[in-house]
Amino acid sequence: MQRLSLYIDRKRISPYAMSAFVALREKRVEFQEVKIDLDKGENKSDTYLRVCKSGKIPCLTVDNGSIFESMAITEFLDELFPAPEYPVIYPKDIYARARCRAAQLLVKSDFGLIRENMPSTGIFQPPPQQFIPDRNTQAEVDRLVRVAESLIGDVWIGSQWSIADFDLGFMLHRLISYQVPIPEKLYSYAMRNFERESVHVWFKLRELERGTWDPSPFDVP
Ligand SMILES: N[C@@H](CCC(=O)N[C@@H](CS)C(=O)NCC(=O)O)C(=O)O
Repeated sequence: MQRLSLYIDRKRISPYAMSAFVALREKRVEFQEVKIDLDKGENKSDTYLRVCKSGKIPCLTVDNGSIFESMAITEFLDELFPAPEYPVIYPKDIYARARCRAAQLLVKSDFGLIRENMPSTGIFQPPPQQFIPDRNTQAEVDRLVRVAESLIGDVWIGSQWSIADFDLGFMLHRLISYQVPIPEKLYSYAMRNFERESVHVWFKLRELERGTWDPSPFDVP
């Protein structure tokens, strides 16, 4: 078995790091976590840049090699730990797989106004105020809703859960956390994703580690 280390943000608010973490947990493989303090710019240190040339988290090291970009990591994990020995995290069916890739590519690179106005911090600690979208942000919300409704089948994007469901669900959770209305079907879908044990573990670890962080306004309960 390979020696795996996942580099994540110390405060566990990165959806990209969380996606790689969830993928590893769903595969039920052993891995070590290495926390990078983004507030202190540790991702720009020579030590980290030696490991991860992109200078971002997440980064996965496997024995002596390293892989950056969350989607490259999750696709790699599905190939390194294939079915039937390991649970799948992408559908086998190529049409469903293409829909998963479309979902991941969109939520990781698009919807910039949603990400800017409804940061992921709001998912881990509910924001004090509702966000009322301006015209341009509302246009993105409408596009996200349209895309999500077209990608999701009865329960998931494919016939079973995939890591793309987590990524799409996370993006929808931004809207839920900031009280931006979305259709009931998408609300239930987003909630269903966060019921997974792999997701719970991330929240649980975050809660346990909170006490070790330097105080900041965001961390005040
Ligand atoms: N496209 C990348 C995005 C990763 C990313 O932007 N990570 C952020 C944390 S959410 C980061 O490392 N920021 C530090 C920086 O840009 O200096 C992926 O999917 O892995």
